[in-house]
Amino acid sequence: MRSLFVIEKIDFADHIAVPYLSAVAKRAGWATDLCVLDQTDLAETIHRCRPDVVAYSANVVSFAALSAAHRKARRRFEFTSIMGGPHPTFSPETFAQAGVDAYCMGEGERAFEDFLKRVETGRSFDDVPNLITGRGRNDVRRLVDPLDDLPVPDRDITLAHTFLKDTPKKTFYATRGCPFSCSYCCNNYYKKLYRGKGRIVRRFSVERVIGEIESVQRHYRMDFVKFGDDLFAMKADDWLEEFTNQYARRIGLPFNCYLRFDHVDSDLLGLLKQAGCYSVHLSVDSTSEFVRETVLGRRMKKVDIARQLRLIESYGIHTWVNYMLAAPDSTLQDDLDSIALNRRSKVTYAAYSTTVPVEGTALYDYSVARGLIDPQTHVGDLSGCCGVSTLACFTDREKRIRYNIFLLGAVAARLPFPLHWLVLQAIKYVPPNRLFARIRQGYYRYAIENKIFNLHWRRRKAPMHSSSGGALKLLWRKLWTSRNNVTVSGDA
Ligand code: B12
Ligand code: SF4
Repeated sequence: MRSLFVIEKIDFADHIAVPYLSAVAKRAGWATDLCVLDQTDLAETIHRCRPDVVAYSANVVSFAALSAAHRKARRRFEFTSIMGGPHPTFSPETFAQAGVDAYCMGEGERAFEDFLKRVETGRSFDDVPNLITGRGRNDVRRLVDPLDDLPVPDRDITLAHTFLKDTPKKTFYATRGCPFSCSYCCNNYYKKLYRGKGRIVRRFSVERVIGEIESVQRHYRMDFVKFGDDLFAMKADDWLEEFTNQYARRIGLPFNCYLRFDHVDSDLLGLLKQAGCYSVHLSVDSTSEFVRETVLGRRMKKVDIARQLRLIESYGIHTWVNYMLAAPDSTLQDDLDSIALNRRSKVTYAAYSTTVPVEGTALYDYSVARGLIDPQTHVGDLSGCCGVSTLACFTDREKRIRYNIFLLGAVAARLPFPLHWLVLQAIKYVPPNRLFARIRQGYYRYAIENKIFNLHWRRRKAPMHSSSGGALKLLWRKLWTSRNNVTVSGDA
């Protein structure tokens, strides 16, 4: 039996759900293939692979393209179809629109395994937990715990035949879930969906994570590691101590991860730095305490953000700091103040996005209740995060200036006087234009490649931990990379 996975595109981060599901399918004796829609025609791939099951992984952005391709392919071929991912999870009411035989909500590995078994044996899958079918919606099953019960993800399915094979950065996950409930984030919905169904926050064992990284390192180019977890670590506990020791000894590559300001201290930073932490992602969201704490639900009141930023900087760790512009109840000055905060605290890269309340989140309900969005016309498509605010509470001038902060805020904070002052004037008085957009793109690329992910590290530096094993590793990798004639792509 054969399962074909379909995603819209391969992004700069590996689409990790597919390797997990592929591993599950292989364990059940199925063969697996991948079709990336923006590179290959689905009908052509189906014609070539003759899959029994076509399995789509969709988020809010890729949903339309995936369901359109599915409907087209379905007119020509016979197969059983299933769609899972964030979109079916957060918007289960869109099942009929997708046109598939089954929709999977939440964690998919066990549901997919059951589904494949039913297809293989010709039995109905209408009652499989997590699935929605034409016969109705089943409850979600308990969360996988311990995580090590999951098979090791089949990274080859997304790495071997795509441009990711040669990219210097590879992404890994050490955990699942986040204990917090910011009002705009999927996690508050997730907690409701999984209430009473097990621990939300779970970690893989240290051996499992390190083993997975080593296995990718053996087969693919890898100069930099990104941990894509919602929240990589909250304190310097036993797990982190063991992990950082093992990582430094066995992997020895610079890495990046996500932290929270209210869970950063010297013990944590010391361990991370010792293991090779190069940069961290953190979120301020809004400089207004009220907006941050109450509207956006990022509760970390007692923390002095500027002080924490200086502490991180003192460890030589670069910072990527997220802001949500034009959040409900925020003032223009709140957003302008972010530039001063970045400058004062020497933020390496300030990542701005425009607030888009997404259906299913507390922020969406808050925005509807205050008349900031009209549920009939509001498109909660998060690609709007890179656009002008659509919230009703701001004037056109305020929206324009905020969009300029999105375009120029990061660069403004890094410039010396008088250039800094000049860019601030441009933000306030010049309408957004293509030059600003180009400046943003150029600076973003520079910062991400050099300051946040250090994608040119391999070319410049000797390994951090030079033991004879490390030197041999490096020599081997050099031979390997020259044989494969790899180039540094525009990977971010
Ligand atoms: C890493 C990440 C990214 C990475 C990689 C995305 C990728 N291709 O995988 C990058 C940075 C590229 C990215 C980009 C974006 N992301 Co993103 N991202 C995440 C993040 C933090 C983790 C995703 C992840 O890998 N989780 C681990 C895996 C194992 O979980 P999973 O993907 O959910 O898969 C499980 C189930 O969903 C299910 N499943 C998944 N697919 C399938 C398929 C089948 C057949 C079955 C049965 C089950 C199944 O089983 C899987 C295993 O349990 C999530 C937040 C989160 N905590 O989930 C946001 C999240 C997925 N992203 C989101 C968004 C909105 C975006 C962007 C639109 C942001 C933007 N403004 O540009 C873009 C879209 C890019 C694009 N073109 O598609 C939203 C999606 C909301 C929605 N309703 O769809 C999330 C949920 C964050 C949020 N807002 O709360 N993202
Ligand atoms: S800390 Fe991050 S991942 Fe956790 S709820 Fe808030 S936004 Fe979501």
